[in-house]
Amino acid sequence: MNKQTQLNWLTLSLKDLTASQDLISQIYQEKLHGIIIKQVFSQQEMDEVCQKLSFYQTNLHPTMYGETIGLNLFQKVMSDYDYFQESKDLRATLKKVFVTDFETNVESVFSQISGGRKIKIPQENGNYYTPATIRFVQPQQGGIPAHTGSEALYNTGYDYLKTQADLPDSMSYFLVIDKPELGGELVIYDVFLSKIDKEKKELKEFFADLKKNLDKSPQTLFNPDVGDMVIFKGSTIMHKVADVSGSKKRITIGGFLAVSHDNQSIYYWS
Ligand SMILES: O=C(O)CCC(=O)C(=O)O
Repeated sequence: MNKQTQLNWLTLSLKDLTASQDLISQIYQEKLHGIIIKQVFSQQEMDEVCQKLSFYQTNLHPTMYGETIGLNLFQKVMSDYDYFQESKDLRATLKKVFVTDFETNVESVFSQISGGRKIKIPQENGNYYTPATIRFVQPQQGGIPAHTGSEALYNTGYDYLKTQADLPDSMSYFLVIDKPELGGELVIYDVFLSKIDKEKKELKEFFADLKKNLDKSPQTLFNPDVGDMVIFKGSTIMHKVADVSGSKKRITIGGFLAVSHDNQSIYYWS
């Protein structure tokens, strides 16, 4: 049996963050696999967000695990809805449901760990990408299946952003809005893509094979609290969201981060 990779994962509070640490570069280079930053939003604020979101249930997009508000870039070319219009709508919704400004808060956190790089939402032909999607994982639907971010890059929705940033080494971020009664943990498998593997991203069979025996691979579960932010190397580390039990949905908001080709900026989007 192969030796299990020692996961390098930190739990930090907001006051631990300093720009000089450049945690984003450390995750990008896989010196760190991931971090949890405690209480980026308070439980009270997220409870209010959760309550207000119940009035925004008309714009839900179905997925295999539940629904989203906002479209992700993968759906840009595959949905009947317009990605950029959905982005405008979601940004307006975020202004209404968050008491403190969502984008200002997450950008402030990112900039404290970005080694001085600027934090930007990508733009294409003057249209802003969506900074995040809101994900509702329905109970007893199997959770979010195992995946790595870089395996989706054959999708033409990513073509423009690939010219701007290093997408094969992107990172995932999400914040917990509401937790289920049981389950819904972030499951990290001891399966890391190499540079060669990432170049095989067009080969669907390669990823299908990789996923066949995942049950036998060592797993580490993370169960962040409401208001916590998770950032990890989602492009190269195989991960899933465990099935949710009970009657409550798991609600998160998040997307991806990538370093710009000129290394001066960090883009975030979903
Ligand atoms: O918990 C979430 O919102 C999704 C995490 C995930 O699977 C990802 O970011 O790729």
